Amino acid sequence: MKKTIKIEGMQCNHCKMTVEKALSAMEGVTNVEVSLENKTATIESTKEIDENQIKQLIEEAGFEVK
Ligand SMILES: [Cu+2]
Repeated sequence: MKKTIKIEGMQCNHCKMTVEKALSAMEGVTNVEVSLENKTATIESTKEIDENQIKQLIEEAGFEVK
């Protein structure tokens, strides 16, 4: 499954890596691609990922899901 979300607040590669790391740690996630330019994260997974869980992880990392 593939899901793209909008993330506000990422400014550099470090932010990008923080988000990628947080999302990659979720169960079932096989690949995460974050784009600083587009302010998006594309999550590939073997099962449906709960949007609230994504939101919580992003917020814990210090960013905001739009
Ligand atoms: Cu940064």
